[in-house]
Amino acid sequence: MDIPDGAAKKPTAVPDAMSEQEAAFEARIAADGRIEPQDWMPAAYRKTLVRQISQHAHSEIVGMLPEGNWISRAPSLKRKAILIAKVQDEGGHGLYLYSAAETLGTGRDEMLEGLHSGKAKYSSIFNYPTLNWADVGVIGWLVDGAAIMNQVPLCRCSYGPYARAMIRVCKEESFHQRQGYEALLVMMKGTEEQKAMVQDAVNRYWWKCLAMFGPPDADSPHSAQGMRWGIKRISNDDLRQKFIDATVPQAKVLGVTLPDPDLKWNEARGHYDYGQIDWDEFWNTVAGNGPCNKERLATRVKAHNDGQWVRDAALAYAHKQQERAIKEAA
Ligand code: BYC
Repeated sequence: MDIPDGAAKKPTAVPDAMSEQEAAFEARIAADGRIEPQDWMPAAYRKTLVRQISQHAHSEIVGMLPEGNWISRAPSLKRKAILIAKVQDEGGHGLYLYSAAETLGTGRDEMLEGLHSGKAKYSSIFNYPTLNWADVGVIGWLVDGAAIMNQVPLCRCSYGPYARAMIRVCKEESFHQRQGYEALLVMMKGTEEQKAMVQDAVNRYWWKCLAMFGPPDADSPHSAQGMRWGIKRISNDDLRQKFIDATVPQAKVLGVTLPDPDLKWNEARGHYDYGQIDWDEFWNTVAGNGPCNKERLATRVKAHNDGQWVRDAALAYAHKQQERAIKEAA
C-alpha cells in the first residue's frame, strides 16, 4: 500500500516527547547531576543499576555468612561484641541496597528469588571458607578495605538513592576495616603460631580480594557504559591498582608478606607492579563452582525460611494497625 508522502514524514508525538526526556537525562548526566527515582531514565540505565545494586546487596547479605560462623567462637567478649556489630552492619547495608533497588521498581521478593535460585550474582570472595580466627581479621582488613576502595567512588554515583546509601555504608566499612587490622596487629604481637595463622589467612585471601574489583577493564562488558552514565567513576583496574598501592605499606607495618613475587614498586609508573590473578578460578567461582557456593546458598535459603514467621507476624501487625487507623478515621 502506498503511504502518502506527508503522512510518512509526519513525526508522531511519542518519539518527540521521548527524545526530549532523553535529552534532559543526558544533559543532567553531562552536568554531573543526580538522577532521582521520579526522573525519567532510559530502560537500559535502570536495568544496569538494578543489576549492579542486586550484585552489591546480595554480596552484603551473603557476606554475613563466613564471618557469622565465628561469632560463637570469637576469642573474647570484646571480639564477639565487635563481630556481632559488624555482621549486623552488613545486614543493614544489604537492606539499604534492597531499598535503593525498590526505588527503581524492583521489589525485595524478586531480588531474593534471584539470589536463592542461584540466578543473581554476589561477590565471589564470599564463596571461600573462613578456616581460622585470623581469617576474620583479614576479612576486615582486606575484604572491607577493598570494598571501601570500590564504594567511595560510588558515593558520587549518578543515581541518588544508591549514592546516598553508600555514604553511610562507607563510614561503617571504615570501622570494619580498622577493627580487622587492629585484631591482626594484636595477633602479630603474639605467639609464632598466631603469626603463622595471620600469614596463612593473608596468603589465602590476597588474590581473591584483588578479584573483588571485577574482571580486567578489557574483559568487563559493563564498565564503559557504567562509566559513561556516571554509575562507576573509576575503572576496575584503576581501583585494583589503588588498593594494591594502599595495602603494601599496611602489610609492612603489620609484618606480613603479600604472596606475590612480582609485587614491586615501579618508579616510572608510580605504582606497584603485580602478578597474574587466576581469572579462570574467578569465573568458575562466579559461575557457582567455588568451594562454598552451594553451602552458602543453602545456609542463606534456610536463614530466610527460618525467618518467615517473623515476616508473617510483622505483616499481620501492620494490617491490624492499618485497620485501626481506618476505623479511627471513619
Ligand atoms: N564477584 O562488567 P563487569 C562487603 C560480575 S560486600 C562476582 O566489571 P560491573 C562485605 C559482574 O556482576 C560489598 N561477580 O561488571 C560484606 C558482571 O556480571 P553480570 C562488595 C563479579 O557491574 C560482608 C560480570 O562479572 N562490593 O563489602 O560494571 C563482609 C562482568 O563484570 C565480580 C560490591 O559488591 C565479583 N568480584 O562491575 C565484608 C561492589 N566482579 O551482571 C565485606 C558493588 C564482577 O554481567 N559492585 N562480577 O552477570 C560493583 O562495584 C561492580 O558491580 C563491580 C563489577 C566492580 C563488582
